[in-house]
Amino acid sequence: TLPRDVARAPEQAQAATSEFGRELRAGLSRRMRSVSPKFFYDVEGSALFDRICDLPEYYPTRTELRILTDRAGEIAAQIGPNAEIIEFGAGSLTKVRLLLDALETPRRYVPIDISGEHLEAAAARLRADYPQLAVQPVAADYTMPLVLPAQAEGAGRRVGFFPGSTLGNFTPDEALAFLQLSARLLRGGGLLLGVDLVKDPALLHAAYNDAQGVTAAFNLNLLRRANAELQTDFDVDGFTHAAFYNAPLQRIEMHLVSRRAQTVTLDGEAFAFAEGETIHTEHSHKFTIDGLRSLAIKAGFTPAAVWTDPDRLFSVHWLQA
Ligand code: AVJ
Repeated sequence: TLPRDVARAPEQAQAATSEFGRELRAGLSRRMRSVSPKFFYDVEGSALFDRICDLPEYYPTRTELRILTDRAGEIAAQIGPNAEIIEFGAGSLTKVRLLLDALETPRRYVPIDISGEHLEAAAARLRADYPQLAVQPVAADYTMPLVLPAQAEGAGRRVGFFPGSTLGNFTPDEALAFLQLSARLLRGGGLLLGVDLVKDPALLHAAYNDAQGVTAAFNLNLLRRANAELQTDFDVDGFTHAAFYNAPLQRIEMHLVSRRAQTVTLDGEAFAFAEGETIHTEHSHKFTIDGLRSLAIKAGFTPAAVWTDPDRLFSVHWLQA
């Protein structure tokens, strides 16, 4: 409950804040304290993530863009004409342009993202550049069953687009559940899925522990957001960024580590941290090509093509539904 004097945030921002508050309280109450990485992306967090994408150590974004650019023709050939593109977690709508430019008369683009307002602004820019394309944003949680506008007659395949290895944020069970949902939603079409590949742990470590400390700022920003939106009293300098590769589980784990014994209050409830105790903030799972293929088959897809960069850092899969 916001103190009386705080200016009423718009409905949506308030709902997001209260969801953030509920999930943070629940997350801090668990023994292994954790909070979902979806809360990284406030305005500051999104700006920090954009900077991460340009870091020399963070290869995934530029590598995926290169694959989408170099193999656009082959990807378009798999998808076919008059396609409808459904993008899960559509950020700034830049990657999809590579796809739209390669496809033969794409008919419709349905970006799905939890935050509606920035989606609408990006969609308006896209409409201006692609006048033949029906752009219909949907503000929703794409991990839940989706109801989409019925396909227009003469429409081609329904194609899911899930780039960026965001699938890696899910646990294996969550990833399977999401892929099973997608296979049903995209029946008759397919899913174009970008995933980061298992590789030299030193490369993975560097990608989440950049020399400039941008990833550390991105991770710590979560505490700044909690202080700003939930009136918590995190001493941000009292926590440090930690990211390490858990090789058996094939994932980068990101945590915020308490430097010392300290107490944080949220809504009047105190949460004591021992020195070294952490808040788990993100899993970033890495995949092998065969591992992803068997997960896709288990979810009801038929893997039809895969493209990688020359150094096999990243992979883009075409999975027929
Ligand atoms: C946007 C979830 C794919 O897991 O690599 C980047 C987020 N976290 N640096 C990732 C992230 C730390 C990124 N994803």
